Amino acid sequence: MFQRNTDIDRRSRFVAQGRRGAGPVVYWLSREQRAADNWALLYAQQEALDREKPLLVVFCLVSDYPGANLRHYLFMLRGLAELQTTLGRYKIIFDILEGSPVEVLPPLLDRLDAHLLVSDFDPLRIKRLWREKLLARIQSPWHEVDGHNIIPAWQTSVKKEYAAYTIRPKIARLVGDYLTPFPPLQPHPHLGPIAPPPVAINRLAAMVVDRQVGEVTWLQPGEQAAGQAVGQALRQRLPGYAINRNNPCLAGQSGLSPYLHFGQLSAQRLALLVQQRKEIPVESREAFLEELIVRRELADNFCLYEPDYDRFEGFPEWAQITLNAHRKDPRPTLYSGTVLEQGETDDHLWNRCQHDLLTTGKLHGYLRMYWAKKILEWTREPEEALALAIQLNDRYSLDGRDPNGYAGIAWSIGGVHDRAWPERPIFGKIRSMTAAGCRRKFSVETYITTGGQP
Ligand code: FAD
Ligand code: FO1
Repeated sequence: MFQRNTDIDRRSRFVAQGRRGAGPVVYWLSREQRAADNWALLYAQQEALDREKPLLVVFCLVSDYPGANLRHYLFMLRGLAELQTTLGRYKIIFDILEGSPVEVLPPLLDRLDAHLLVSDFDPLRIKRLWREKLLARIQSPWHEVDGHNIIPAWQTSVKKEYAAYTIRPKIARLVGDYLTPFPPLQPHPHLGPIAPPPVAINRLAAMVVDRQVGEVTWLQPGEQAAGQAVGQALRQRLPGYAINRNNPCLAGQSGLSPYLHFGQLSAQRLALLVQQRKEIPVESREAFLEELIVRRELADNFCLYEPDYDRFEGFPEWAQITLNAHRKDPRPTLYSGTVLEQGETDDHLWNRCQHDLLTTGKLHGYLRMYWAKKILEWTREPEEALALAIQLNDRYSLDGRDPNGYAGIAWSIGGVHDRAWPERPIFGKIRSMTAAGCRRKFSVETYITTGGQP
């Protein structure tokens, strides 16, 4: 009898019951765009092996993914092309279907008489919408797997957490149990009558996507490149993480967020590697794992349990009260969206941040806070600041359109996961940040001249 691995099973949950068909297990891949260290793929394969079924992996490519443009599509599709080749070595067919999953998945599942649908967990609104609409249209049973968080988000907490200090003990209780080594993906023995698909990257030529924001060339996309970047981060960047991470002139952070965002790298794999790497001083290991696990899983918790994660109404009550009280405060300067987008304000530090975002698609983590908070100071009202910060971040940042971005911006402008600070004009009790504060942390002049180390 087939021996199931319960470490794989416990990361899944039911989305819908249904009749198991005679056809393949279909894994609808979206957030976890990798072959290695992917709990959802492992789960789909385990189901297929258990029932002796073929396994098909599909990605639904939409041309209007919110905030996305050529920069993101190229990074993603190059990664998916590599994934197609890698999965081929495991005799697993990977197809890219063009169109919304709501339109393309139901006929596929019907045509194949699918045995089971497996999907990635993702708390963002677009995914919820797809999920709701799909539910009404399919008959197959449907299971979802959280391959993004180390502990499935629904296990860590059943409610919106107030701050890092409230989620940290919940994570600490479970992390030892869930931070386990990955079982290997296996060459799939049950082959289906499905023709191999054409190469993924060709699809972009015919797609209508925003082509105004250019590709970045400093960072290679894909699982293999992610592995190399991890090696470099472990050797060169992370040993000094505790001391250097807040200095944008140094390569003091991992630089791995684009890979994590597109699921080309597993956070769990990264955490295991960092934990084992005793050459990295313990303070740096701990500081890094706090960001990678606690802050990152807190961001998913925020988007999972706060439907207004990108709106003023999603701010905590104290923050809404204080921002409302300061709504009419005179602003020293008001900048239009265009001036901000082009980085043409009178603040050279801010302009440099915006230019980094425009050209490299990555802004240093410390400066992201300054960048967002200044937008609050320079716009008419907090709703406008929030919308603009999200729009710019999603449009230009390689790692944008991510729970970390929505939580980070809500933290900066709306006090989410933060506390009240002494009251000031415009900000009220929201923590403010100044260029003088930045000067105490790093050489602002060097940063303005040379730009950041992404
Ligand atoms: P490292 O310091 O090396 O951290 C490693 C990983 O830990 C990151 O890749 C990320 O997955 C996670 N992490 C680190 N800091 C945070 C944090 N504060 N919250 C949640 N997870 C964290 N992150 C994004 O991934 N996408 C975004 O669009 C994004 N926008 C942000 C906007 C603002 C205004 C703020 C304040 C933060 C934003 N962040 C965002 C969070 C954080 O700044 C980035 O994750 C980090 O700078 C990415 O660079 P790195 O991988 O070198 O980070
Ligand atoms: N997911 C999809 O299922 N289909 C897409 O066409 C798609 C495009 C896309 C473009 C930019 C981007 O940043 C993400 C994109 N994603 C797409 C989603 C991605 O896979 C992640 O699930 C989320 O962004 C992370 O929560």
